[in-house]
Amino acid sequence: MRSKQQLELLLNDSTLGSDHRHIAQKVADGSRITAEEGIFLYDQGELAYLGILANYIREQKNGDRTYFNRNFHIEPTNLCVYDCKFCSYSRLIKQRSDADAWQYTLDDMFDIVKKYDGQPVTEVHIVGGVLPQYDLAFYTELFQKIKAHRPELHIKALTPVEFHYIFKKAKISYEEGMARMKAAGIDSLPGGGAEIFDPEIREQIAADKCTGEQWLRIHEIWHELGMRSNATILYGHIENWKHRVDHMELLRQLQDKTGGFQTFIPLKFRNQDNQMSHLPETTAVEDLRNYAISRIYLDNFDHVKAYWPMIGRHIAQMSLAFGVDDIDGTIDDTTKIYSMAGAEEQHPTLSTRELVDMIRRVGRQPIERDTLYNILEDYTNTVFEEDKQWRGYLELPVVERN
Ligand code: V47
Ligand code: SF4
Repeated sequence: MRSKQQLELLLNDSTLGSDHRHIAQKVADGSRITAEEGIFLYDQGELAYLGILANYIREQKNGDRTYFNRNFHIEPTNLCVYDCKFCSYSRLIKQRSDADAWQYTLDDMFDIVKKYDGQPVTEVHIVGGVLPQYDLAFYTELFQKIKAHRPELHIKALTPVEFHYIFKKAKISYEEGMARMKAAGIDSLPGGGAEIFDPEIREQIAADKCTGEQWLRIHEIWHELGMRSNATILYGHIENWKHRVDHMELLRQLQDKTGGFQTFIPLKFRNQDNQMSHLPETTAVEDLRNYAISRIYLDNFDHVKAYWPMIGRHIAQMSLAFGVDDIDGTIDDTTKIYSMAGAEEQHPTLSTRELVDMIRRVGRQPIERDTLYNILEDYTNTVFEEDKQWRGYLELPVVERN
């Protein structure tokens, strides 16, 4: 594998400083870096150096495999009782007449699910604003209805932000609440609501909603029920390197305990139409460095995901050389929370063919997975109907690396 040779070259580079060499050796040995070393990487790790380390780990864990799934999103509402400063939803509750506001009923949401009948989607991702009417009874009925209608559709839904609010209102414990959510039909939890765990930063950007500790506890209880979940970080706003590393450290510790996390998803703060619009966004170089350090730090996570509707297709392609092995799903519905926050892809739609093409063009292996990373199809050598005439005509080779 190319990444191994690159790491060996790096280790033999006499110009490499001793701290850099020490960390590179740890990566080669498969040993864990410390929090101080994580901060050092943010401070002094150049993109190329980080890329070699992260790509080595990526290829050790996942080879060239690059995962995606076929999913669709339902965002129940863009109204919310909370007021997170980074969120383009949060102001809307004060302006209910806003023409952009929506609030789906249970039937509306069920109709969206039915729209996908007969289509080869494997997952529905449900997350949105928090409102009192979306309570325990509401979501229990929704999940039960979806399961009764289409049992094999994986429901990835809600975050500790909703759970904390719903369970408090229903006066039940996290333990009881999560057991009820499992019984109602949730199959896994998405990674949202984590933001930054540090209490001071959290207070400034996401006051009132569940704390970092509560977020971690709810995932822990979920894992104890034998279930899987994802984790995110919202980076690139008012946090510093230490806050990012502390956040990953807490995730790494919980993962050591439960092993229930599947994927880490760094979410780049987007600055349009929210209360933090005055902050500049991170650069592409910073985004790639952040993916790489996440891959190096979270040695007990199998996967790192780049959410392409958020960072754009080109950075998503590049991220595959900086530790990322997953680019989420084919989405044919606008994921509004991001387009409202200024994501490059205003209407993020990619067909399976386009997604496969995107992955193959950077020399990786496109693998369709289900939510739990079971392999459904390897598209490495697939020729799509639409491409047949061109392949024969141009004798296009399948891209090979090296
Ligand atoms: O928690 C909100 C983020 C998250 C902005 O688990 C913003 O597979 C950037 O967690 N700029 C929700 N980010 C989405 C999420 C997610 C997405 C895709 C896949 C998965 C998964 C999970 O969106 C929120 C918040 O951190 N967010 N506003 C913004 N302006
Ligand atoms: Fe509400 Fe979530 Fe937006 Fe915060 S990030 S205001 S909890 S929708």
